[in-house]
Amino acid sequence: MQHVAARAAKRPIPDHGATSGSLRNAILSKLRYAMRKSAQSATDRDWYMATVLALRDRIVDVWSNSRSKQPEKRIYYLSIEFLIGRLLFDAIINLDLEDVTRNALSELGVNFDRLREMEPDAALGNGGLGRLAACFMDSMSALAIPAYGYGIRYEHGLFEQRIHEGWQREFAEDWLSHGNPWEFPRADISYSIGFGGTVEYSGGDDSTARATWSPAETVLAVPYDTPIAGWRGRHVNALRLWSARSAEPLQDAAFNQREGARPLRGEAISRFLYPNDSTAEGRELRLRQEYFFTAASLQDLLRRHRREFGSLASLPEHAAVQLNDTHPAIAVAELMRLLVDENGFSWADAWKITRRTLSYTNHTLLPEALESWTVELIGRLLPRHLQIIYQINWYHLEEVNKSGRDAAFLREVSLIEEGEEKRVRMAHLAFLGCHCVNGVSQLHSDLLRETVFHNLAQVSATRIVNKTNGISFRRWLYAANRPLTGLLVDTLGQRVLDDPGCMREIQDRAGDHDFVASYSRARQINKTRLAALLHARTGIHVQPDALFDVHVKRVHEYKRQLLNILETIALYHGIRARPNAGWVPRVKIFAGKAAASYERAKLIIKLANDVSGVINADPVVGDRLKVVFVPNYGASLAEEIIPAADVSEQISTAGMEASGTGNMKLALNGAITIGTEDGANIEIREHVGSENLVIFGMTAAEVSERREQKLQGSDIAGKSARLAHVIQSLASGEFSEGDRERFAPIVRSLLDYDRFMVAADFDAYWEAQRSIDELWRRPADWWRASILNTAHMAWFSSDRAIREYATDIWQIAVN
Ligand code: 26V
Repeated sequence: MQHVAARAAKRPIPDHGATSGSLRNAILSKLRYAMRKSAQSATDRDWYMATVLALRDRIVDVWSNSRSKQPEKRIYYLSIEFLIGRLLFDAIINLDLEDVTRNALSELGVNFDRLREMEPDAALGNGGLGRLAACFMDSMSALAIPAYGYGIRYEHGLFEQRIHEGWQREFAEDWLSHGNPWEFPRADISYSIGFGGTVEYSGGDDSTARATWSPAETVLAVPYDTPIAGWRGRHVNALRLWSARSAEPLQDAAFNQREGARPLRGEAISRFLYPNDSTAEGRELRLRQEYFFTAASLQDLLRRHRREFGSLASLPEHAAVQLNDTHPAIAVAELMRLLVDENGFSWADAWKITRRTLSYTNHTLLPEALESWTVELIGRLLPRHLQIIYQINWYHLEEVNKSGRDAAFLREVSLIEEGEEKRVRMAHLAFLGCHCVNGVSQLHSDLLRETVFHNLAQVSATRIVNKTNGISFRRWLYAANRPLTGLLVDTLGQRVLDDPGCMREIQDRAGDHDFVASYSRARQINKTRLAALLHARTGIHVQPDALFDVHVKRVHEYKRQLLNILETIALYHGIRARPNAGWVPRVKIFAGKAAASYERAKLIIKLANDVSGVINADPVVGDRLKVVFVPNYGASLAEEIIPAADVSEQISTAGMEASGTGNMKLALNGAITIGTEDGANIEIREHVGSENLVIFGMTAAEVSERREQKLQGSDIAGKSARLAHVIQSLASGEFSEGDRERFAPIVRSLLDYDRFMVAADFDAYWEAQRSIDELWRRPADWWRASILNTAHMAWFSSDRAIREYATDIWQIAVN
């Protein structure tokens, strides 16, 4: 495989002209003139602000340079989430200014690492989907692809999770409370976004018919730009996040407030990030958010196109719009509206332009996660769009009908789901309105073809392709794991930073005593650090030389944290029965948030904490087993945990995890995967070799077969004494101070309809864990497997993924 950065490395590295002296002066100047603070009175936060402002000036220079060249084609990445986390260290690494910054600050008597901690996480996302968007922004800048990320500037990102008596509690997050030194408000630009109102139709045939939409309400969309500096500072793209402002004249607004009648509805749009699995509540606001940012982004990019290229007829040649999941799928109807109603295109021409410009990434197969909106709601908020959706559907069904399909087929491919309440299927809308649809791992893309889009694929020219996810190595290896990166650079040279493909060369060192010692020492440094963090955050002591078994991700039934907890209980029972049987000392580390409305997931968190409490306090167990639930998982905590992991838990029910990206981050850092045949786990196995991870359990095909048989969990518990004992101990109140009710819902779900196959996979998982123990007992083999994971993960770079999007979907050349 030809590697991206290998070529990039041949380009000259721009000299940012920064020495520690010049940066020090710049920081002092920001402190004095931008913040009116003296060096004597400055706090760590002040130093953080001043440092960002000083570095930002350097980024702005490259940014202006990047923008001065008019590109042939721009990429627009529309995503309702961008989980970018902290930016300071990423920027410093990408600009190659780490030493300069450290020195400048130490000359000022400031500790750089403390200052890094001052930066709040921009938690503008729930999990993998939002983090993928952030990694893709990093890669597009690294590859100098001219791009805009478009999303929402939420005032409050993902909630802060605290654990109270084992239960998750949610607190509003407030990342902007001290100001955001990275963003540039663009008050000179704003767009009106309409909602509700009436539509007047001009009549005529499809080449002349127009509609005039008179919204009842308008909201202003104001952009804030955050520069995303690419690797080696060669290129900077903007992440443009929209903030909502009320469009009411100030006088009216003041009046409304005084009356206390209603808060400014417009501004509410960008106030909160929605947890992706929120229920019916707040759905209207969610649809408003989706239309708000999609419509603002389209207006913005059409304005840019018109300015640079004139007619919108050439839009597909100069703009590629990627819809990150269906949240921006209303773009299909909005772009049609803008072309037909506001720019006089015929329906047929507008449809061609729309399809050639848009493409769509699907991120889930779960039926309950496939977005649909009631016809009533769309009709009320977006009356013109509903007409357009019906018209698209009319043409579509007419085509399908011509091909002689039966009524059942027509019902399935229709944009409208008939039922008690009619609903618009947003994934269908995205499918029809885009020239290309992609899944995010090979298995997921195959399943998309076989399931959700099986029928649509037969009647639409839309291509379904696969683009397996990737991760930014800059953040998830170079920035997060300094000890391992140091070893890689010492062994392979600086080139590894530009060409991760050369990491495969360390496979020859996997048996070399000195290399193995250095590799394991790097892990040990990270584990010691994590042990201190665990103690500080939870009060639990763990031994850094125990096996660190890590399960970090959103808490969801299909991700099966429960399966891991049940195995933990079985292990506990085993240790208590035979304390001196030579157990491998383990630390089970859990972290993750559950959606505030997802009661079952919150009960699973409570169970993890209760099991932790019982096991950690049991003197018979001692250091053989410790269980830690770390509160408030997010990007920054992930950066601490992942480099210290020995084992990576990727145990979703097969067929349910579209890809996973945590699996990639952990394997890259040398953790051994214990996982199911699901999502990207399958491709990780192909790359790192089946002897270097542990795959267990039912396949996706077996899961769907078993589901059809409608087998009960109790059938299995009847056959597995170990599982029966675990379930019995949960039911008896062993982990709930004798309270038999607390975990009764979990017990019932295990014994009755075991939708997530937790009981069905339990024995296989237990055995898989024991083979992990076996490997751990043979350190030479363990380290070999770990090193081979790092050695063979280069393909999972988001640079590779973005290159594939560029050539196969966006049709642009990348240097
Ligand atoms: C949404 C919902 C909403 C209703 C309740 C259940 C449920 C379950 C999952 C979701 C997730 C929707 C989209 C999403 O976040 N997908 C994630 O995208 C990642 C990046 O492609 C991928 O690695 C994860 O496997 C996939 O779950």
